[in-house]
Amino acid sequence: MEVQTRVDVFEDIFLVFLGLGTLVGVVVIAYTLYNAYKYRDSGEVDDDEDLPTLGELPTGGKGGKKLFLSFGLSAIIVISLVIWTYGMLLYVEDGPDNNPEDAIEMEIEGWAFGWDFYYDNGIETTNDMVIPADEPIWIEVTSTDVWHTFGISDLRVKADSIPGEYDDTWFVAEEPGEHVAECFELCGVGHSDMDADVTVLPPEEYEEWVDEQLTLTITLEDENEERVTDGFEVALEHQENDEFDEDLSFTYADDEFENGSITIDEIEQGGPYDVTISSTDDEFDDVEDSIDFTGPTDETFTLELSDGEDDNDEDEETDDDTDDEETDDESTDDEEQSDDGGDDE
Ligand SMILES: [Cu+2]
Repeated sequence: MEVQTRVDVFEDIFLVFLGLGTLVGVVVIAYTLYNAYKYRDSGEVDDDEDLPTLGELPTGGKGGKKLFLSFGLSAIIVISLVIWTYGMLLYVEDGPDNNPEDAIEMEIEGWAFGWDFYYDNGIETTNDMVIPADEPIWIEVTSTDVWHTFGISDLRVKADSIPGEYDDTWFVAEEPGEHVAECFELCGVGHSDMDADVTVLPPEEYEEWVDEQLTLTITLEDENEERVTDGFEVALEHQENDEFDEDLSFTYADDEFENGSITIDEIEQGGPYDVTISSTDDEFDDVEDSIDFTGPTDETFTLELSDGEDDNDEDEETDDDTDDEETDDESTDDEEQSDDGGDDE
C-alpha cells in the first residue's frame, strides 16, 4: 500500500518552499547585481533626457509595467503556495483515504509512569506497542492523571496526553523495526523512565501477533481438580455485543473439548465476555462468570456437583441454591432468579 505519510507531506512542503525561496532569491540577487553593474558610476556625467527639472512632475516610463508585473507574479506565487499548503495540511489532519474498517486504531492512556495501549479489537498492552509496517495507525491519546505527551521520535509522532481530552493523530511506520515511545512532558519523578517499546512488524507477522493475543483456553474441573469431560455446554457472549456488527456470541459443546479443555482462536474481538457453563445432564450446577479477554487468556472453571435432592424435587432447586449461597437478603438478583424459577415451574 502506497501511503503518503505526514512525514512525506512535511518534507514536500519543505522542499517546495526551499526550491521557490532559492529561485526567488537567485532572481532578485541576480537582477540587483545586473542593475548595479549596468548603472555603475562611469565617472562621466551623462546627458539624461529623463532627468526631471525642478518644479516639473516626472512623467511615467516603463517602470509602472515592471512594478505591476512583479507584484502580480509575487501574488500568484504566494496565493498558490497558501492554497497548496492548506490542502496538504488538511490531508495531514484527515489522513489518507483508506477503508476505515481496515485501519488500525488504538487508544493510548498515559499514567504516572507508563503507557496503556487499548486496541480497537480488544487487545490491551502496557508499555508495549505492536504495529504493522506501512499501514496508517490512528491513535487517540489521553491521560488518567497528570499531563503527559506521547511521542515516538524515530517515527516523528507526538500527541498531548491530557486527562479528559483526546488528541488524535496518525502515522505510518514504513519499515519493520524497534523504536521507543517516550513522555515529552515533565510529569514527575518517573518521567525519564516513562518509555514504551514500539515494535513494527511486517503485516503478516502482525496478524500472527494479533491471533496469538486473541487466544482463549478454557478448562473445566470438578471440585477434586479432575477434568470434566462431558455433560456440559459453554457459551460466551461479549458484554457489549450490541455495539458490534457481527454477533459475538459463541457456544461450545463438550465434544469440542479435549480432555476438558478447549483452545479457541476463532474469536477476533477481545474484551469482556460473559461465560455461562450449563450442565446438560444436571450433574453440575450452572456457572455464570465473566472473563476479561485482552490478551492470551487461560481460564479454569470449577464445576460444583449439584445437590442430589434436585433430581427428586425440582421446585425446591432454586430455593436450595440461594440458601446455600446465603445471599437471599443481599442480592435481589438471586431473589428474582428464584422467583422466575418458581413461576416457570
Ligand atoms: Cu512525563
